[in-house]
Amino acid sequence: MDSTRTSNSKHFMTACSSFLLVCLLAIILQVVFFSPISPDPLHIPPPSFLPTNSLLQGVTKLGGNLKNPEDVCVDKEGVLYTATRDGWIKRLHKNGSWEDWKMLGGDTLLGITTTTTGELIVCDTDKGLLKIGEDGVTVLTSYVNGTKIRFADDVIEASDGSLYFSVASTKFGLHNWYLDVLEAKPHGQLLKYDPSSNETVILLDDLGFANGVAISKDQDYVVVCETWKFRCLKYWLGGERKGKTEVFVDNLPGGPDNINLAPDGSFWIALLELTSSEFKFVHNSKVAAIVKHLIAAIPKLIERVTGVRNKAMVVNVATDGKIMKMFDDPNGKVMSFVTSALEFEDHLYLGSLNSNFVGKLPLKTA
Ligand SMILES: [Ca+2]
Ligand SMILES: [Ca+2]
Repeated sequence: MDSTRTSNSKHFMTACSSFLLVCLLAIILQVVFFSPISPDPLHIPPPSFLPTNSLLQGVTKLGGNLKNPEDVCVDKEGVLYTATRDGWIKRLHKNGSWEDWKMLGGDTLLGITTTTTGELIVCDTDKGLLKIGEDGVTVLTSYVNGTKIRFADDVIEASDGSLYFSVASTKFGLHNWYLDVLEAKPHGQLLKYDPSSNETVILLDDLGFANGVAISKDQDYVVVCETWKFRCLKYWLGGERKGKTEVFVDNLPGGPDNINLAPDGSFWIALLELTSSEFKFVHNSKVAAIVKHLIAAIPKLIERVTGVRNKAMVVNVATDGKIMKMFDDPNGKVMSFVTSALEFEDHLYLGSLNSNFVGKLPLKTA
């Protein structure tokens, strides 16, 4: 009698386990089949040798009601501009007063730069490349080769008036940018807009999340950052290497976001903590592809895939690709998700996608 009962209960347990296994397999198949990503392995650079210094915790906070000021730039008069996530272009005058300058609307503004003729150029991930002057807003370009430009990320003007700008991803949009990191397939581009012909052309394709762009002091190359490749490239504009590409700096201790030329010809690069420590296995484990599909299916998990809100780091890189200085906030106590660093009059101005202010750090004492 007892042995029959035990045998029945074993059968019941086996049936339950099989049922649960079938359900689990069905869920995994469903998740993989309908997944928005088709993931590749992501190479993560070796741990950084740079000692932490917490210097970004010493910033002065400018503003206080700026919604995620991603990028900053300064015009010839020393007025500082930033584009905020609530659709404003705000500016800080030399006397310390902030002005809500232009309302562009939406939540899709990213990289900005000033022009020699006094306008502001703004990347709008929805509309393309915008020119903003006192008189109003002009859309410069929205298409390349007949395809809508969906994720313009950063822009710089060359001395001949050409605009070089990045498209982070041709597959994913601003609000699910981390899917591009999870997928780790290159969908980024470097584009050029020529104002005299009104033409936009693709210079580089297949970049790993093309982000910050800057031009060298001598105007002989453009640097474009590839965020999840942890590196930046040089694209030569002149000389015998014209049109060629080479690595400018790689194995960066974070994903490079915006980059700015410093007065001495070096570059300041803001680095993102792309893989939080607990989620490094997402990219490294043997079942990485399935884990990535699962994460892509559950938006709450996606937030935890990256550690961008846990840390801030900026580096100063010489023209030979050597890291000369590093400033960080290792636990994001004062600033995290720092996306840009701009040197102006012996100070660094820092934009962030997790702040309501622009950080200001004196360089002489740092
Ligand atoms: Ca910029
Ligand atoms: Ca950016």
